Amino acid sequence: MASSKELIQLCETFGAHNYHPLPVVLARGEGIWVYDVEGKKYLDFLSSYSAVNQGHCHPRLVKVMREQAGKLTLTSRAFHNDQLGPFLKELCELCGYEMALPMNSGAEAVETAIKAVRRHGYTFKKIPADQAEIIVCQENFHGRTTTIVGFSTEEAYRAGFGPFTPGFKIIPFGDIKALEKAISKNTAAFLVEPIQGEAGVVVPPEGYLAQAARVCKKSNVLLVTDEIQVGFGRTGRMFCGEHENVKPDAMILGKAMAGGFYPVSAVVASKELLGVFDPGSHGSTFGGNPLAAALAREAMRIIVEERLPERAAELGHWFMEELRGLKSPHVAEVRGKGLLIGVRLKAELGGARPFCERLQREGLLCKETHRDVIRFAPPLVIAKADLEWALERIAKILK
Ligand code: IF1
Repeated sequence: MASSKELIQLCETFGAHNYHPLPVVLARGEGIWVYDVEGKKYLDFLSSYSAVNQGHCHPRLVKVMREQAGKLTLTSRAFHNDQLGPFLKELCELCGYEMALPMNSGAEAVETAIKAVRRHGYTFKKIPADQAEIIVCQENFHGRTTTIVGFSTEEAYRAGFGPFTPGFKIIPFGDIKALEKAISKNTAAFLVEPIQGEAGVVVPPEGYLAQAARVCKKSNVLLVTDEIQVGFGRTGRMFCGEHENVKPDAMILGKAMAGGFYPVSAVVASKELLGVFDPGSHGSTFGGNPLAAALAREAMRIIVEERLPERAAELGHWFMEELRGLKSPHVAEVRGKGLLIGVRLKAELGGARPFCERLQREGLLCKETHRDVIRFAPPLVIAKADLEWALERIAKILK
């Protein structure tokens, strides 16, 4: 078998250079553990950006994938399939919404939500044609399509990719006054992450989402939350908005919805909002396919039955306190919710990347975000003893 070095070289030679991964080549995963091609074992402390909350290769998902793969994988939406209806019903029941629209990647679901709120604004609010505005936040991350990077404030995501889609207003995250000021008669929606993941695990001031919901309601503006990274238990609740008892007009879901086995995303909302789509107005070859639907059904059951949100709440709270208790001279701030934790290093250290490389040598896989932040996001099936194991290694690096 080829070595890590040879396999990395193949990517360097034949792959576009749109990533700078840690130099580790993984070949196997089981629960919280992953193994590289040389057989070295690592604790996965990233969970593929929260897509494997259920842990790697969960046996129940392996079983469903095998069984469904042998039955039926793709029908397109030209025909019905026997998994889609039950999937949509179970998803709506879990989220507390009336309707769902299935897609594949998170970015596609964000695009779906953008289309839905625009059409809703033209239909119900009588916004003049092509004048709908959507308010978004500075340092947002919602995906990589040209429309989505068009309203990003991160130069690296945008440079050289214009011209961009108009119709987006950008305000500071966590600032209610700015939201109130930005709303006009043409505002269709406010699109926001309950916690900004890519921005470095930025938790807004307490009460922000609840206040935003009130402002939106008062002004007849739809509140759309991007729960792609924070949803399905990651922050200690099934959905992050629940921390403030907020029920947005629509939620955008992805990542952990199918436990890392398959890209499955969706928008969930009211009949009024998703009812704006009629045949021909939106779709996807793979969205809602029977393999995706069967996997998502089982992946969602696992989250509920294994009490993953409750585990994230308990363990996350404890772990964050332990991290703060290290009193590391290198750490400026420890922040987050549940098992989505950002450790911001002091700026003069010159970035978190070398710390992640050191953690890799200790057997812990993490990824830096926003230069100075190390993100800790282990699979939610992790046990306290394994977090203690991780903590020892983190302490060693941060001391
Ligand atoms: C990459 C980040 C995380 C997301 C939110 C939508 C999407 C994402 C809140 C789009 C995706 C991924 C994308 C992936 C890395 C990862 C990421 F660092 F880029 F920002 F998690 F923090 N909304 N996030 O977090 O979903 O289309 O990718 O399925 O782009 O390298 P997608």
